Amino acid sequence: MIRSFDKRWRRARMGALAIGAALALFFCQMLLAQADDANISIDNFAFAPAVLTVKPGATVTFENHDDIPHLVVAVDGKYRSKALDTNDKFSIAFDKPGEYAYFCGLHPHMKGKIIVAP
Ligand SMILES: [Cu+2]
Repeated sequence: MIRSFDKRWRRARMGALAIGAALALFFCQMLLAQADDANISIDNFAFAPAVLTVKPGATVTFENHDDIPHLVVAVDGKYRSKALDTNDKFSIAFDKPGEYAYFCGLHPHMKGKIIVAP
């Protein structure tokens, strides 16, 4: 009787430990994802946020929510997306700290900046 209770108690404790470990892993991954990656939404002929700060190694994903195409073009010429239709995405990774200005190749008044800082 006592023995089987012991066994059940041990099993319950192992289960709780496993759930705890899984939760810890999940939250660590969430934190890592937050530190590394960011999104820029294109809405109503504007990049939002217009100025975005990320850490080195971050991947920035643009997503066009307008129903006309936009293009993401780096001022320094380092990257240029294809024409992004509605809900199309474009991602770039930023490894080196610095300020990276960009604009829309179809509507040059649409401007934004990505700041990469440790
Ligand atoms: Cu545009």
